[in-house]
Amino acid sequence: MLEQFQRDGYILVPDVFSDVEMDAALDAMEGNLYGKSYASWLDDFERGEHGSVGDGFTTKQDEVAGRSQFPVGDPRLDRLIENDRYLDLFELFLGDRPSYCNAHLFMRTGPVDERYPDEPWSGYHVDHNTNCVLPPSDDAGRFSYVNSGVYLHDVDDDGAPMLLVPGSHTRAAGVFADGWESGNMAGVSHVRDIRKAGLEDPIPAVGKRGSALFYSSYLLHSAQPFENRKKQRALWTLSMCRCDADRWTRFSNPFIYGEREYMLPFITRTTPRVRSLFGWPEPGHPYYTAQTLGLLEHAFPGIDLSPYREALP
Ligand SMILES: O=C(O)CCC(=O)C(=O)O
Ligand SMILES: [Fe+2]
Repeated sequence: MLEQFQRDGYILVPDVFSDVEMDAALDAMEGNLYGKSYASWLDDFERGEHGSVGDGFTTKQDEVAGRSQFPVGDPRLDRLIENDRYLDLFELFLGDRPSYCNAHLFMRTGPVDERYPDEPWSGYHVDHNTNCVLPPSDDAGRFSYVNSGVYLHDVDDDGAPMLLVPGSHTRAAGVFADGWESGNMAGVSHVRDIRKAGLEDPIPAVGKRGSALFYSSYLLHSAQPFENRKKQRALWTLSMCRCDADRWTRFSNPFIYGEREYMLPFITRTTPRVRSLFGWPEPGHPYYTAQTLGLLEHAFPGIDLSPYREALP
């Protein structure tokens, strides 16, 4: 499994959770997001009652009936983190003791879902920026973290499985560097046109109830529309990083979304010494290479990287 994870940047492991656990978790998740079962939400929807529904992905708490961010207060969901095999798999793929980054409910509701790109080639991105503001490095094993989605029900081809680009986790830094040069970036995490990146074709992450998908935070992937719009897709997600990277890789750090509009300009202008107070690796750290420094210039326009450049080996 480790070989497969390191080669492809993802792996879908079946039977990490039991059917009984998943059915209970799905009931709880529907309650938190719809305030009722999905079957009953769908009945209402088909009768023309279009209540707003959150995807749980953001922290916009007003869109959901219960809570979407971990811990949600319901043991049928919160207890999923206590599965030893699941935690062992994180540890295996991370190559270090895992450290918590973030976890939340992630729902896509077919009839109202809009969480997919306009063009099939346009939505490819890495999720790394959710927990870490440092751009991808060639050394995915050391500096990326691991995202996971637990499948609370079967996800078939018509149920909007995620599209994963095999092997892209070790190529993301290079694809981004080329992308900045050639105008193929759409923001710090998104490739404008994946066809120009010279990567393998994407694979839909179809899987059975009780499976856990693990994927590198450097893996390029995208969403697709539901072929069957009556379906929902309910994942319980958890992200964890290596213990030895958790000073600069966590959602709960100063780079948490609500603070970013203040932190990012501050981090851009301040000194390396002060950046390190907030977890940034210091000049001379192996994260810094000619390539990551090039990417940092795009991620933090105007930043003075000379102290990091001078400390390159
Ligand atoms: O919903 C999906 O299939 C992928 C979503 C995604 O990649 C994201 O929201 O970051
Ligand atoms: Fe994503």
